[in-house]
Amino acid sequence: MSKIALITGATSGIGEAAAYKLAQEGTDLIVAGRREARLLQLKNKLEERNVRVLPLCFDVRDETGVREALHSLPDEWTHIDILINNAGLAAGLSTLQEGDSDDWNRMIDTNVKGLLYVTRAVAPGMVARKSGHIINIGSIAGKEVYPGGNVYCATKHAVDALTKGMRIDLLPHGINVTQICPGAVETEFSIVRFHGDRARAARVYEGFESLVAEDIAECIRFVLSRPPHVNINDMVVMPTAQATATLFHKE
Ligand code: NDP
Ligand code: 8X3
Repeated sequence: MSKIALITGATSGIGEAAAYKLAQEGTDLIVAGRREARLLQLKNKLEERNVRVLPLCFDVRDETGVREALHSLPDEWTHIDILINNAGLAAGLSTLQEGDSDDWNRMIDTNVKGLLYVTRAVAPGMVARKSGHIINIGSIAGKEVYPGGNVYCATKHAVDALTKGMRIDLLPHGINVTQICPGAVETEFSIVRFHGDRARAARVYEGFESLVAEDIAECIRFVLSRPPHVNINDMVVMPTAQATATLFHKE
């Protein structure tokens, strides 16, 4: 029987690339995000690869909405084997003293509370079946702190801590928990961070070869392809031209 993966943030970037990658592996997919039209488009494209696809439209910040969506899955979709907690964002890049509390709330509610709500809804099924794999998409921002990164970095440090906490709590139940921490990946991430300013977003990736979403999708495939007794705890993946969160070799 095919495995079932739930990918949050599948409408764009890393989540979308992961959906294509797992479809290649024959994994059935629950693809989640807020942009319904993109989910439906993705469903059509993925089904051409002969996997079953269930689009699920919800905002990870809405605790009730998350619970309702994930507790009312059709019977044939309830056995989620793989959860990829990928939905997330940065909003703004300013000093704390000049920060915008709307940006802070968006990041904390999405990156930390959203990840918790989704995991809380999915993990009990894995515990009952004594199997499953949770992959959290952290960041180099969860390992380091950089100027203007304050709250985004705090949320990704929280993902780092929650990954460790999940691994401890799920240990007796045979569930794998992995964190993947990318450096710069060119997706819609910086467009969102700079509130739609595409020119500013494009400048982030100028002068060096950034990662692309497919690179992280390939890491996800690798992590999932290990034998059952092997767990990759933590994977930090950077462009060759990036040494730390802020140090780039630009031509
Ligand atoms: P994108 O902006 O391309 O994708 C973000 C995804 O998250 C979208 O599918 C979006 O879907 C979803 N999302 C955002 N907010 C919500 C919400 N409230 N509810 C449900 N879904 C939501 O960025 P990336 O692919 O780059 O980002 C994916 C993850 O990777 C994030 O957690 C990010 O922090 C992390 N990351 C990114 C790096 C980068 O350089 N790009 C580096 C390190 C980590 P929709 O808008 O349809 O809801
Ligand atoms: C995204 C990478 O360095 O902009 O998490 O924080 S960074």
